Amino acid sequence: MSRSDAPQVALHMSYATGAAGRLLDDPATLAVIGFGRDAPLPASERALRVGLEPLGAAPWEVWRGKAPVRSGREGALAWSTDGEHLFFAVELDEAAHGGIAGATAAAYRQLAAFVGDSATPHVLRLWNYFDAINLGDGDDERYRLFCDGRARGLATADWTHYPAATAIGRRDGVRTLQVYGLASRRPGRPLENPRQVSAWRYPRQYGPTAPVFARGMLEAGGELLISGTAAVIGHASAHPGDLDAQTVETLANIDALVDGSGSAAHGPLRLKAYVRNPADAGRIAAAITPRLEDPADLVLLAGDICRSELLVEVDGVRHAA
Ligand code: 3EB
Repeated sequence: MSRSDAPQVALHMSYATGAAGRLLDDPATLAVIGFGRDAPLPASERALRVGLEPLGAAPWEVWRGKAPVRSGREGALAWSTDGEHLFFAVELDEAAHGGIAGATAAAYRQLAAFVGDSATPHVLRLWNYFDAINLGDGDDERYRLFCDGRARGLATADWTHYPAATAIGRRDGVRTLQVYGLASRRPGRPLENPRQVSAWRYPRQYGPTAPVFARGMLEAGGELLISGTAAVIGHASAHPGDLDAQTVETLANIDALVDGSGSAAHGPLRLKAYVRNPADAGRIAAAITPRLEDPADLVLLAGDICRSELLVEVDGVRHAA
């Protein structure tokens, strides 16, 4: 069962164990996300399996709002909402859209149109997962093609600012793009990191189309949504090849984001670490766990980071107090 604290705010993420069906029985559950090919998830608009293999414990990522949550599907998009927040997930076959760039453009067009027409038009947070993110040379690298598609898909969206985001490579050989996210009736406050160049201002060397995301989002109810964070200082990758130094730098980046958020909240951090080399999981966990109230607030997943020299990336939430 969930070992989480009782939700104090309208949007709440926790890690939970036990039967996913029980979590979905809760009428306040917006979404249950399971990691790994074999995650035993019932078919539901509110359930999503992401093919990133867990390295160790594999709890469910549970997003809760206020009961009652309604849900449905529109084309390739599954949604659920409590009227205040919207969870949505789009899964598109790359080949059906001419490759990763086309699939990304189509996914973003669909989600932007759906969210824009909803009562919850402010996109707070997006997660992007697809196979083989570092495959391809130079500007043909699949991450760069994804960035092209994302910018194209958003060209007609009237978003006032970019959402927080994560983009990570799966290694399951399944060429299906998965994008899931959260939107809100009320706008959040996007955050940048004083130690980092804003991603949309990255120079040309990282690709023809800059990634468009905010470093974090302070949601109106006080939840701090932390984007995928790696050892990027300015725009450069720091400590190439040095796992421990990258982990320390990543945590320093998260500290700077949290410190600069202006949030009075002092609730727990809940994190996911994406690990390029599975053998590094123990060292990464040892560095991160002392920052947490509970070691179970860290989930380790095998995943590839968008620059091949980066060995670890961390995202998550800091709860309102
Ligand atoms: C970085 O700082 C690391 O393309 O959506 C982190 C979070 C990263 C989101 C994205 C990429 C994205 O640039 C990579």
